[in-house]
Amino acid sequence: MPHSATAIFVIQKHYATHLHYDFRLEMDGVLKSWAVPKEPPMETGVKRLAVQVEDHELGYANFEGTIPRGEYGAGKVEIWDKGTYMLKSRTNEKIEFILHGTKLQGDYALIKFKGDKNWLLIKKKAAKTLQKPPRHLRGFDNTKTG
Ligand SMILES: [Mn+2]
Repeated sequence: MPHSATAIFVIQKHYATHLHYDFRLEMDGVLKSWAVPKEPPMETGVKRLAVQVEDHELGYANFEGTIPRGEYGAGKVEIWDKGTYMLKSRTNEKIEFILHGTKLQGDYALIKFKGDKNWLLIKKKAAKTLQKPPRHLRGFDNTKTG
């Protein structure tokens, strides 16, 4: 697979014993996956626990349906959001990315906070752009108007 700055993400709402959202990022040729017990954040500043779970195959990104009773993760799975993302930075403790989904859009980060599996999924404030006034409003010359 050619390396690309843009990869897919998917969030599958999973009506298992405990409802959760499986947040998956295409990374290293697989879907890196986190189980998020509450609805992923759409508002800036909201943090959600995200427990890393086993990688899934890329093809699983399209899965919707019902995992039969008796099987691991039994219950309905539906795609809650899907789109592409741009990776901004990645270390063992922090992954920063921009989501381009239907529900989730903008700057997000996953930050490890405890042990190997516990991360926080955070919607970050959009990077501030330096706002300059338009040229015709800059350098106003008082001497001309008195
Ligand atoms: Mn699940």
